[in-house]
Amino acid sequence: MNIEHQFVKNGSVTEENIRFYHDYGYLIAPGLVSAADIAALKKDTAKIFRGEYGTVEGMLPVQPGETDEDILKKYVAIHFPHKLSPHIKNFLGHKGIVEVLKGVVSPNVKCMQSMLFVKAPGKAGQAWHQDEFYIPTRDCSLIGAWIAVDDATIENGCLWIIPGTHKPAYMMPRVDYNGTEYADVDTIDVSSYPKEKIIPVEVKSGTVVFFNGYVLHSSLRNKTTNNFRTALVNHYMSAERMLPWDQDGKLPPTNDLRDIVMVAGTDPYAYKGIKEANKPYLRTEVLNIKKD
Ligand SMILES: O=C(O)CCC(=O)C(=O)O
Repeated sequence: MNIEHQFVKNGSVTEENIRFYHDYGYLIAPGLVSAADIAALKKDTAKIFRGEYGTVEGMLPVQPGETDEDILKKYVAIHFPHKLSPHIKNFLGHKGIVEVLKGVVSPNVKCMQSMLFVKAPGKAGQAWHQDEFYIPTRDCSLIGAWIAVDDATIENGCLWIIPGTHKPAYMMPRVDYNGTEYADVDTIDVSSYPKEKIIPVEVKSGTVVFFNGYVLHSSLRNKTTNNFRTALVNHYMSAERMLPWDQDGKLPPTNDLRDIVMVAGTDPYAYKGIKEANKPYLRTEVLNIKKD
């Protein structure tokens, strides 16, 4: 049987929504973010890439007369934009998003990273992967809240997902990738899944797509000539678990990275304090992250 998307209606997460999330590993909340908030995020995106919050290595100087579009066309994404923009930092705790997280994750939730995808026309997509490969939480609570700032379509590189693939909860083997669709040098071979189980998640601006850290997902190249596919993705997990995340070797090994933002409930590890460790960085055109 094919899966029909299930929606969170009017921002209130139901028992049925929670069951769907646990069964299929994702959930869609249309209109969870207001048009005013989306407009503010869009403005902030331009401000970030104009370097108005401070420059980040690799950012190109703004030339006289350059429009926001001219500038944004040069970029794929920035990691940890909440370290630059107070507006995005505030947004990590968006009330509607937090309500869903409390329903599907835990009453106690922390945020560990944000990523702001511009995905300008022509930019490559992300190969099949599980977020848990990059962010080790190991308790299946890892969740991405993928906020569509622009409408996301197959043409401009929306998310694709294979519902239910989070269930075995193990890290799937990765194979080399030499094609042109994705920015990555490896991928997960999904050829054994029936085509109808691999589904696009086309959504309108203001929609939030929640997906589990073990569920297989990807996105294709933005094949339009003038449509951006802007999305803010925040990653959260249950505050009860520690976070042994060294950022692919960028940070010293740790049992519990304490560069977090609590968004709901209480933090059992509050006695450790919060330690700034991550710095914002630009996503490169080719992503070469390989590990065992
Ligand atoms: O937005 C995309 O194109 C990919 C996002 C993604 O793979 C993720 O957030 O893990």
